[in-house]
Amino acid sequence: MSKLQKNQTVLAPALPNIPWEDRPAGCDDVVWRSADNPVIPRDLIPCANSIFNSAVVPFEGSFAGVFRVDDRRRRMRLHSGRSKDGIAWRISEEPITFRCDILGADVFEYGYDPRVCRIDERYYVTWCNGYHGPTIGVAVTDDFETFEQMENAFLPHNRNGVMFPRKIGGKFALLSRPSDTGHTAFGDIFYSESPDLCHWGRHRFVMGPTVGWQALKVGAGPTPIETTAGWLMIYHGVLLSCNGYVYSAGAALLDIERPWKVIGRTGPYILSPQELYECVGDVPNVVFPCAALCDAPTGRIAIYYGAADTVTCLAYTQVDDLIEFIRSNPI
Ligand code: BMA
Repeated sequence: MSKLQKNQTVLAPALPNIPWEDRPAGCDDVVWRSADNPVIPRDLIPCANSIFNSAVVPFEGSFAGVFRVDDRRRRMRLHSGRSKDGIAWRISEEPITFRCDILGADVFEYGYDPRVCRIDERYYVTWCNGYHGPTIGVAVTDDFETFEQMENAFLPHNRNGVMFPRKIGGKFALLSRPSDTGHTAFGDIFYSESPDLCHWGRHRFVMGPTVGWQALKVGAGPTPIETTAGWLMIYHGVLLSCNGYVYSAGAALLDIERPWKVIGRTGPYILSPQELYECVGDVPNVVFPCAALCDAPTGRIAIYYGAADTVTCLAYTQVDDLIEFIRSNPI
């Protein structure tokens, strides 16, 4: 964090090479889509039925990521990938084979909805891990080639495990969303901490569903971004319509030292399924953000989201505009 500059909202290093497109003329939305969406098509690699709900991070001057690839047998797998510009991706044709020396934890039934978080020079992957039902898998990598699986963070059933990018109060910190075995019809976000990435506790309620687009359940999305206004958390919210679930995205600010305290949260969504590639696919009407890259000096944010459980897309926002939107559009 030595490269931080004064007078910037985001407390993170500069990332001038993240994907970016200016807000289109005539667009008043706080979040706008890439003109190149979907940036990752469903069939980028031969085995893929779909590539979506995936996470990317800056890595060695370019970008790396962990991708949800549902294959043509419809097995849910995780694949690693690299990109020079964060837009054109080279995704490994073989799924990640996790190494694990922990007796009893060396189980990989299935994996989906990965997040990647850099903490102290290492890259932690959290995902929905099949272990007698869905729970939160945790792994660490230094090179996006070798991945070491650690203990599951929780008992089943839990999903949407999202780590914070630094320790808080000297502890690793994680958001999660307790669930059931299937297409969970409820869901609150909780905060937990750990001294060693093995034992998790001090669970705190962060927030639950409310009205409208986030009336049924909510779950954390990308790694939270540290700002002078609080942790910026982009999350998904679900509405149950007569035609099934509709997944949209919102944003909230959480207290820096006590992130279970919600400072503010958007009443309106910031992104909802409206484009054809978000409304039509294997699961219609889904936008599902899993990663965000931020260039602190300019405040530019590039959000990666899965669309219709089929493809991966990009959207953009500016941090000060998004914080102002949260403040001026409360529930
Ligand atoms: C959730 C997860 C996501 C998916 C969403 C919509 O429960 O399984 O992977 O994008 O449902 O189908």
